[in-house]
Amino acid sequence: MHLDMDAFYASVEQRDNPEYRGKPLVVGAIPGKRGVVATCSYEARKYGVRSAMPIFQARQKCPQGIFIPPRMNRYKEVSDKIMAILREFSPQVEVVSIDEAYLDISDNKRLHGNPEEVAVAIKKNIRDSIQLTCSIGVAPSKFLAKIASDLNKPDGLTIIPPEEVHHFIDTLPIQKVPGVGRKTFQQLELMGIKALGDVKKFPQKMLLDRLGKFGKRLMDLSSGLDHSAVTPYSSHKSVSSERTLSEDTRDKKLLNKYLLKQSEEVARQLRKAEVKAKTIILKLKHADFKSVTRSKTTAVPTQSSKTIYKYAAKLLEDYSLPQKIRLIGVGVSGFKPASIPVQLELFDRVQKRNDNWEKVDRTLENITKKFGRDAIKRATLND
Ligand code: TTP
Ligand code: CA
Repeated sequence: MHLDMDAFYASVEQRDNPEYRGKPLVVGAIPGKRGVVATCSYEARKYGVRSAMPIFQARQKCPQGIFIPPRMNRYKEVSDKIMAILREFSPQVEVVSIDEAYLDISDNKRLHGNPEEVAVAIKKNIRDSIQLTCSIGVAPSKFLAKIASDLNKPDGLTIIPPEEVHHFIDTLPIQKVPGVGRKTFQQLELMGIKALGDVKKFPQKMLLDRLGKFGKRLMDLSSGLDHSAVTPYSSHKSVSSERTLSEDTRDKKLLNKYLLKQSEEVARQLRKAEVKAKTIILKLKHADFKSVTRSKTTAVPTQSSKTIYKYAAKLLEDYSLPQKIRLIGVGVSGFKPASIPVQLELFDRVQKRNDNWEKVDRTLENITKKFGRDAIKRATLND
């Protein structure tokens, strides 16, 4: 499923300010400065106003429009609420931008019904609790779901069932395919390609010669091939916590203290995103501002602060510290959904130890949530 909010910034403004409702509203004007349109209400789109258009041009097209500057914090706040609602429907939510996400709903039939019922329920939930409309596309692959969500905007719901995929592809105007910009479109048009299905008529070599890698992608898409999975957290390829020290230092004991705190913070973020990480990264900035990173891949994907800390501390131990350090940080990358089991027989012992520490983390977090930050602390750094 792909979900995209309708005229997002403008809709939030119309919701918050009843006087803007039903009117051509343009978000993006920065008082006294030149700028471009971030977005505009559907009422303004009737006049030809579009995202990325210079404001002066938007004013020419729509003199009666209301022009306001964006309030990013507000949109982010609303966005977070929307994404939280989506996570109630599926743990597999990939946030692509502030107003757009993919959901893997293949596993939640039991809980929320068939795909259409899930989509309807999500739309209702967002409308009831946030008073905004969205458009949803449901299809057997991400790229088709994305196209589908755009087909009946605003407040749209488009479902492409598996048996209709081939017909849909055969008739899909090629410019609707993500990645086909104006230039590529012109090139494809010259070749006589109007619909995505037309791509199948061309030999692979010709497509590769003319379009490079994208030619291969188009070929795959034209035969319905798109195996990309919904990957939570893909908009952030890494999670990290870092800190500039009040004083430059070479004191490894002190640095380790920071690493432990940061590992806990990183683990907390991983739990929140329901992912585990494979690679632990240590980041150091020297007194002369030169940065170095050191990284190590774990035996099993982890969410445990203890495991993250152990790796980070080892990386620090192995580092020669040629200068004093002014910033230290821990990061992780290489995410896997937390629900995917790892090969147990291979890593049984490591896995078990890691699992136990993850349990400790969750328990600590629950206690902290209930009784406050000072209720419980780790006794020592080292064990
Ligand atoms: P979009 O989803 O592209 O647009 P939209 O939500 O405003 O309208 P639609 O109903 O067609 O989906 O972008 C989401 C937000 O991102 C949009 O509200 C404002 C911002 N944005 C910009 O700041 N600049 C841009 O050029 C675009 C395209 C979007
Ligand atoms: Ca949108």
